Amino acid sequence: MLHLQDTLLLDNTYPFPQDILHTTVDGMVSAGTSAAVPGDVNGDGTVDIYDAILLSGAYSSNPSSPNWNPDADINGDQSVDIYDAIILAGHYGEKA
Ligand SMILES: [Ca+2]
Ligand SMILES: [Ca+2]
Repeated sequence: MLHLQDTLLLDNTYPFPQDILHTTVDGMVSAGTSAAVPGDVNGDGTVDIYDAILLSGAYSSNPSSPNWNPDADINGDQSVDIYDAIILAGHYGEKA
């Protein structure tokens, strides 16, 4: 898992690359289990009923809940709620 706290972007200007001003938004990246398609909770490359089942099992949870599933927190706001369900529904049937 990678927490982004600060990033440095440089352009390719030779011989003195210039810093590209940008804003870093702290988020989390999970290598290997990251969903290529938003809503692919189980990471199998397809957004389908199994992802909806996982999301519903974690519904209305937060990181301190016993049923918390970080993969079901699609928008990464530390809560599994209707907004995550909306994202899943919007990508339903999509494949990576
Ligand atoms: Ca899936
Ligand atoms: Ca969420």
